[in-house]
Amino acid sequence: MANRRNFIKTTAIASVAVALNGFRGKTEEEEIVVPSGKVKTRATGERSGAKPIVLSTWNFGIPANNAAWEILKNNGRALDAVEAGVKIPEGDPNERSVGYGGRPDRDGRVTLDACIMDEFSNIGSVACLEHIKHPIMVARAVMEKTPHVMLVGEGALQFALSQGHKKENLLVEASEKEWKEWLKTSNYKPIANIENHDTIGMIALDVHGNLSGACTTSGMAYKMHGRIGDSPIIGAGLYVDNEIGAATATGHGEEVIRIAGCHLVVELMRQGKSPQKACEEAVARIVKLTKNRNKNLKDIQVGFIALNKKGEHGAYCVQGGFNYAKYDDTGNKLIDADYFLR
Ligand code: SD4
Repeated sequence: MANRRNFIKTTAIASVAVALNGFRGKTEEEEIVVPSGKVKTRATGERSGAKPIVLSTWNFGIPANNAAWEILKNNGRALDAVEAGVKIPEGDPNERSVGYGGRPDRDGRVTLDACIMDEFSNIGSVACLEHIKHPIMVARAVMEKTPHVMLVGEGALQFALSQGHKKENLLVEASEKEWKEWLKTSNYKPIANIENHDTIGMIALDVHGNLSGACTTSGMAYKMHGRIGDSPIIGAGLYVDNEIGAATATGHGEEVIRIAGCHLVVELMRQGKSPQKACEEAVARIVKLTKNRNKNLKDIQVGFIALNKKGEHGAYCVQGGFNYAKYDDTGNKLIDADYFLR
C-alpha cells in the first residue's frame, strides 16, 4: 500500500492551467497527467479554433451532453467534458443500464464496466467493478495514476476505495424487483433495443482541436457474473486517435468485440471514409459475420457513432431504434440513427 501510494504520487503529474482569456489566439499551458512517470507539460500555443462538438449514445445523451457542453463552451478539454458528461447517467438511479441503478447480473450483483481515452492515447479502464457509483472516474484514475490500463473486479474496487470513492449499494428497488421476476424463468435472451442496450458512449472534439471519449455501462442485464462486454475494452467499445477521429459503440458487446468495432471505425476513417461510411462498414462487417456464423441478425443490435478531426459525424446501427444526441453550435438534438435491417 505504501509503495502504491508512493507510486501514485510520483506518477500523477499535473501542471496548472495558466491563462484562459478569450476564445482564440491566446497561448495557454494545459494540465496533463502522464502515467509513465515522466513529467510532461504542454503549451498548446495558438488555439486551433475548432468548433466543439459532442456526441453520445441514446436519449440520456441529452442531459449528458449538456454537462459536457458546459466544459467545451468554456474552452475546456474534451477529456474533462466526456467524463463530466457520462457521470450524469452514471449517477442517476432512474437510468437502469449505467452506474447507480443499473440492472444486475443473474446473481443480483451490479457490475460496472467503463473506459476512457484522451488525445495523447492515454487509456484507462475498469471492468466488473461493484459498489462504486462513478466507474468512469475510476477508469480515469487508472489512466492517470497507475502504470496499468485496466483493472477488474476486486482489484478495481480496492483501487477505487484507495482513491476516496465510497462503497455503496447500487441495486435500486426497481432493479431488484425486476431481477426477482426474471429469476422465475432465468432465461437469458437479450432482446434488441429492449432493457439492456443502453450504454452511454460519448466522444467530443474541443476548441483546441483535440478528441477524447468515454464509455460506461452496467452491461447486459442478467449476464453471467464476471461477464465483460465491449464497453471497457479500448478498441471495442471506444477508440480515439487524435489525428483521425473517435468512435464509440452500444448494443451487444460480444458482437462489437468480435470485430474490434471502434478501432475498425477509426481505421476506416484513416483510410479516408467519412464517419458515416465508417460506421456503415463496421455494421456491414457484423452483418457478414453474423450470417457466416448462422446466427439471426434480428437478435442483434449494435450501434456506432463516430466523429472525425474536422468535426464531421456519423452513426449507424444494425436495426432501427438506436438514437444519439449531438450538441454543437446549433444546439443539443436527439437524432435517430440510420440502420441496416429493413
Ligand atoms: C455490453 N455494450 O455490455 C454493452 C451493453 C450496451 O447499450 O451497450 N448497452 O455489451
